[in-house]
Amino acid sequence: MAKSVYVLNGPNLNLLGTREPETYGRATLKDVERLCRDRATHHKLGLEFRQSNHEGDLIDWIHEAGAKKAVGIVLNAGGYTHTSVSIRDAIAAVNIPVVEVHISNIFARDCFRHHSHIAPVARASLCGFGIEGYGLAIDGLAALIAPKHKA
Ligand code: CA2
Repeated sequence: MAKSVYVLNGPNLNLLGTREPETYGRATLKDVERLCRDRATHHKLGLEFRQSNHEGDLIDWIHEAGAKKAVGIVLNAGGYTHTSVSIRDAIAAVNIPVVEVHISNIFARDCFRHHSHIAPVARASLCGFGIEGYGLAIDGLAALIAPKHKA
């Protein structure tokens, strides 16, 4: 069976494409899922794509991805990025790489968005590329398991 990437989306991301297009663009979460599926298929990886408005669901899915030894997790934790010590603890507890993704450039926005509890325990963080950031994160995870180039 193909190894899988988990793409986890936090609160309010189900509303993508319906409001605040100047910040988040016009693509819907279904469009994000399609983009992720294309990238994962390109790398011959399976995809688990999920969204929840509940912190505990995100934590359970991080544990699940760890237990199933997924290739990694692409995580847009939404507002929990800036508040959740528990999501940070879940990431630190699993032994797989997590790439933090934000559609917007969180550092060009409100001060309270400048701090991420997730960044210090993430393998990498991407923000400001719009929904393309999800595809770039999957490319990055695929590169981690690809055979290394010889010098
Ligand atoms: O830029 C991102 O991807 C964020 O993670 C999005 C979160 C925000 O709290 C973070 O600071 C940055 C908010 C997600 C809300 O998504 C909506 C999308 C469309 C309409 C309303 C909300």
